[in-house]
Amino acid sequence: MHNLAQFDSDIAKAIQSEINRLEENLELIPSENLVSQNVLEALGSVMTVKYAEGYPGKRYYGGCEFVDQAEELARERLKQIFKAEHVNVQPHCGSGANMAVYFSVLKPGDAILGMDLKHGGHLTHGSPVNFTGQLYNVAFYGVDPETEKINYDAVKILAHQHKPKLIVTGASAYARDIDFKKFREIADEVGALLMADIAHPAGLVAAGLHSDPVPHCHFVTSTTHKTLRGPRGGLAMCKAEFAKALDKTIFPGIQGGPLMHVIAAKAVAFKEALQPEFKIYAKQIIANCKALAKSLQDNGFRIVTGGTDTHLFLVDLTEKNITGKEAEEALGRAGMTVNKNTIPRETRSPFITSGIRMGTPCVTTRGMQEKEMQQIGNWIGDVLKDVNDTSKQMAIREEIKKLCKLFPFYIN
Ligand code: DSN
Repeated sequence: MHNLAQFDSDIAKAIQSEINRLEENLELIPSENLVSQNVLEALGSVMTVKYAEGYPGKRYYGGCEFVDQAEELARERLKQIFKAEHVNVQPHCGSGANMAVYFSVLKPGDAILGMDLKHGGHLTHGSPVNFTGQLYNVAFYGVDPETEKINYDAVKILAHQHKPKLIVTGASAYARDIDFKKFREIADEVGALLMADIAHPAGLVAAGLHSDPVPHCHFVTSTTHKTLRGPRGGLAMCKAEFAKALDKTIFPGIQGGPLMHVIAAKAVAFKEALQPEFKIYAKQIIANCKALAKSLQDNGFRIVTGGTDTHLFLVDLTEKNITGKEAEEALGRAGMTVNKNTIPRETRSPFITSGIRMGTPCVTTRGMQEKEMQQIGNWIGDVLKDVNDTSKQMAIREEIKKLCKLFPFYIN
């Protein structure tokens, strides 16, 4: 940092400002997390230098003996966490991991069944604006209009009608556990393969606190930076019979040289996830999430599905007569970072929305607990009473700075 500050003060300043932003604000976006200094050290290491196209022991470049060690460790640890038959730690991101699965088993025009983005799915689960929507013949399942939870009977009917070659489970904005066993039964009935995208709850799955897709799914993909608390990146796992096809699709199919510094940092994060403390952390994420949702309910907000089993939930702002965009901006001014999000039965565009999505991985990493969640819920209630009251937002921002000082992370 010292040399960087001298050589490129602009970038050094931007990095320092980002550290300050993380320290002084409550980061409530559920897809983000704070990584350890150990993960950062591996990420900022010389392993970024190396070209290592191929896989450990079978590379297209010389000098790969040490990056091989890093990738082998990442693979072994990932296998140990999820008890997977085969893993690949090279995907640069979650979307790339999903693409790798699709390209391994589908041809353009094949039918897939995924969760609707508007109901909590992901762009890569078939959205028309994504390659999946353009390449494949997509049908969507959503949540039940009454319960706002996945209706497995409805999924089954759709699967029989559409006859997908691949069913995609997993979500980006769904607060409830997912019954992967039921999904597999449906997939088997229609002769489909099953993929679970666990980018969001991966850390909870690793800790045994969320249903485990690995025994039931042919493929499981994830990012590494959400509840799993690693560097930004992706991973893919599969049954042994698909190992060769998956590896070949990732390299040379869709990627070139793997990012070895990121793979080294993934290995560090996987080691962290194997420690007994990680289970305690994951348990607290869920306890905090339930406490935050309860505090918001006590403040008169409607939580989609009535609560949460995971690290996130959606708040329906319809009855409050404010949009997700207005709420996101007002909370941002008050020192709380959330994201606007569509809700089931959404009537507004994804740029405006009727809801916000929030979650507790970051605040839990900082050491906050239920007491703090109750207070945060009260602050959110105060801010959203009048999104134009900027003096109240400034006052709460000061309170939040005081709270954050009690839970430092990168600045001690
Ligand atoms: N963009 C991620 C999220 O925020 O959930 C999903 O990829």
